[in-house]
Amino acid sequence: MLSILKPVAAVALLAGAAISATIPTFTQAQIDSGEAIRKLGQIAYDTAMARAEKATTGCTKDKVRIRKEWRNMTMADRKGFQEGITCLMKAPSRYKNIAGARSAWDDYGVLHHYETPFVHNNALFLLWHRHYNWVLETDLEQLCGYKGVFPYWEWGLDCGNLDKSPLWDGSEYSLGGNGEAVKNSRPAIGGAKPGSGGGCLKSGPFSAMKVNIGPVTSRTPLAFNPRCFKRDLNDDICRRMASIRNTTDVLLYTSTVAVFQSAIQGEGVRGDGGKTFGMGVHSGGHFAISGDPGSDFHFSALEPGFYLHHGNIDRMHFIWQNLDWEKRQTISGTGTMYNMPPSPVSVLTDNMGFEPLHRNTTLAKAMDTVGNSPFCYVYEPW
Ligand SMILES: *[C@@H]1O[C@H](CO)[C@@H](O)[C@H](O)[C@H]1NC(C)=O
Ligand SMILES: *[C@@H]1O[C@H](CO)[C@@H](O)[C@H](O)[C@H]1NC(C)=O
Ligand SMILES: *[C@@H]1O[C@H](CO)[C@@H](O)[C@H](O)[C@H]1NC(C)=O
Ligand SMILES: [Cu+2]
Repeated sequence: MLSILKPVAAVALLAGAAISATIPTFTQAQIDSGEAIRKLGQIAYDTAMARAEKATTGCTKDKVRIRKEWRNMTMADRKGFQEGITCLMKAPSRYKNIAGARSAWDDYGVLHHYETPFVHNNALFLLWHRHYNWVLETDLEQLCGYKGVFPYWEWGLDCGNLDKSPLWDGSEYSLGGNGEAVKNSRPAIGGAKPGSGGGCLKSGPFSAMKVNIGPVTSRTPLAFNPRCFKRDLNDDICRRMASIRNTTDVLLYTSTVAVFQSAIQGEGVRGDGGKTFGMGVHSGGHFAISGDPGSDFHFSALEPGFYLHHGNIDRMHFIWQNLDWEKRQTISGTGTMYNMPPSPVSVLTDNMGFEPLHRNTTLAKAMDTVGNSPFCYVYEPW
C-alpha cells in the first residue's frame, strides 16, 4: 500500500509545484532566462511593501530602503559604496586587544571569525548574516557618511563572464578586478576548473588594500599578518553552482526553512519532488570570487564582495519568506554548526552576538526586513 501511495504523492507535489497559492509554475526556459526569479522577486517585493503600507509606526512605506542589484545602482552609489568601504579600512578598530585588527573593516573579520562555529549550518545562518549586512550598512552611514543604496549581486548574471562584470571589471565603479593570473592556481572546490586569477589584485579599487588578519589555517589567526589582497574569479564554479537556475530552484523546490537553508548551504538535502542542490549557491558564490580572504571560511568577511554575495543570500531568503509570509517566519536547528557540539534547539528569543560592532539582537527581531526591527528594506528585482 505504501509503495503505491509514495510515488503518487511525489507526482502530486511536482505537478502542483505551487506550494503556496502565490507561487506560479514556470517552464525551464523561464527559469534559465531569469524571468522566473524576477517574477518571484516582484511578488515578494509587493508582499513586503504591502506590509509596510499597513504600518503606522516604525517601518512605514515612506521609510523603506530599496536594495538593488549592483548594475541597477547609479554610478555615484557604486562609487560611494566602494569608497565607504575604503573609509572603514581607515577608521579605528573597536576591538581593544586584538593585535592584528587595525581598522573598523578588520573588525568584520574578527567578529565573523569568532562567530563562524555558531552561525553556519545551523538555525542562525540566514538571520545572523542578514543582520551582519545591516551592521555594515549602518557603519557605512554612521562612520563614513554613505547613505546610498545597499547592493546585492545576482551571481548568475555574470557566470561565464566574471571579469567583464560591472562588479569585477576593475573599473573605478567596480569592487576591483581579478587577481594576477597565477599558473596552476587550484580551485578550493574539487572537480572545478581553475580560476583565472589567484594572485594579488592588479589594479583598481582595493589593489592597495592589505589583508591584516587570518588566514584561519594560521596558528595565530588574529595576529597582524599583512599581505596582499588576492582574488581568483572562477567562471566554472559560478556556472555549476550559482547559476540563475540553481538560485531559482532553491526558491521553487523548498517548502520548509530547514530544507531551504540546507539547500542554500549544500548540505545534501532533497527538496520537493526529490530535487537536489549540489554543493549549494552559498559555496558557489563564495568560490566564484575565491582568493584570500575570499575563500577563507572565517575571514571571507574581509572581502568586500562578501556583503553583496550575502546580500543575494538574504534576497533569496526575503523572496522565499514573502512567497508565503504567514508560514515562513520560522527557524530550524540549534546554535552550533551541524549541531556539533550538541546544543539546545534555537528559539526566536535567542540572542545573536554582534558586540562590539553593534548591540546584540534576537532572531525574532531579524525575521522581517520591514517589520518591527532595526531594518526597513526590500529587495528590488533586477
Ligand atoms: C537593471 O539593469 C538591467 C541591465 O542594465 C536592466 O535591463 C533592468 O531593466 C534594470 N532593472 C531595474 C529594476 O531597473
Ligand atoms: C546549476 O545550474 C546549471 C545550469 O545553469 C546546471 O548545469 C547544474 O546542474 C545546476 N546544479 C544543480 C546542483 O542543480
Ligand atoms: C551578546 O551576545 C553574545 C553571544 O550571544 C554574548 O556572549 C554577549 O554576552 C552578549 N552581550 C550583551 C551585551 O548582551
Ligand atoms: Cu558567514
